[in-house]
Amino acid sequence: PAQTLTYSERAARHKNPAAKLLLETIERKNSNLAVSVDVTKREDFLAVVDAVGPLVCLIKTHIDIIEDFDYGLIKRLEELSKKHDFVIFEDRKFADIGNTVALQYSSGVHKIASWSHITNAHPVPGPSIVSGLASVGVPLGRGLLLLAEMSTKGALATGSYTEEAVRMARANSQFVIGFIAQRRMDGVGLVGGDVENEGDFLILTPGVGLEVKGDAMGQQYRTPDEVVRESGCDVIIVGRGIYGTDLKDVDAIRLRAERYRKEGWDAYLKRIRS
Ligand code: 5FU
Repeated sequence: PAQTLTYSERAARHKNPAAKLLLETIERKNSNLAVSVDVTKREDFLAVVDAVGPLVCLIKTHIDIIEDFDYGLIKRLEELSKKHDFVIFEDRKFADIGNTVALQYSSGVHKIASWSHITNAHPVPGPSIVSGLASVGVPLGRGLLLLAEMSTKGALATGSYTEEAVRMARANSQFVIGFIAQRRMDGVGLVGGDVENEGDFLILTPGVGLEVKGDAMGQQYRTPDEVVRESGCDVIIVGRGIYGTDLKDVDAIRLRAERYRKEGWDAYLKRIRS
């Protein structure tokens, strides 16, 4: 199972180009940290990305919250991605019929498929959401994550819903590279199947914080050690715990990013050595 292999062993075996790139980047940079840059001004966004870029394997975006967006911002983000060697994940959470999500993924002002290595979708519409997105993403070498679980209090993505999400992924494993989830999904929903031959699904996990247990809007945080060592997840996703409240203080942002990077990496080393 993926949990006991190193990131580089998994990179060598993976067939999806976006998953391979992410696993290689994690190994090269000794970082399983993703920073979620949830800020609304273009210059703040670029400053935070530039500050944390050297320390992360991946930058997660919500591109639709940027107030002064134009396509030039994407060019700048791609330059920073090359300069600092990180993967890009637009956290779009698609949730519509196949035809609509294919248009939302390829078109509009954001043209997500043209720049985001990885995106994600809610499994709620069923397998057609995967085929709709795959029609756009596969020719570009992109990867999709399914939201098998969420970090929020009272989330409905549990039990048989989570199991169906994993079955949808197994049926489309050339494009579905893993899950947004709080734990490993190996063997989940597998009936009479072979857990040993489970595909290599990456687990990217939001709801990570060292200082507080949650926010006033239902978010719940666990530590990098709980997420990576105890629950076997692959990438920690941290937003406010790193960019904080003072976006001008890039030195403090960088220091917090380094703290999370180290905690996430140490937890991984403990996991593979246990
Ligand atoms: F799918 C999910 C989820 O279950 N929880 C999340 O928090 C996604 N997220 C995203 O991760 C959310 O939209 C934010 O962009 C980010 C968490 O930010 P925070 O500031 O670390 O709470």
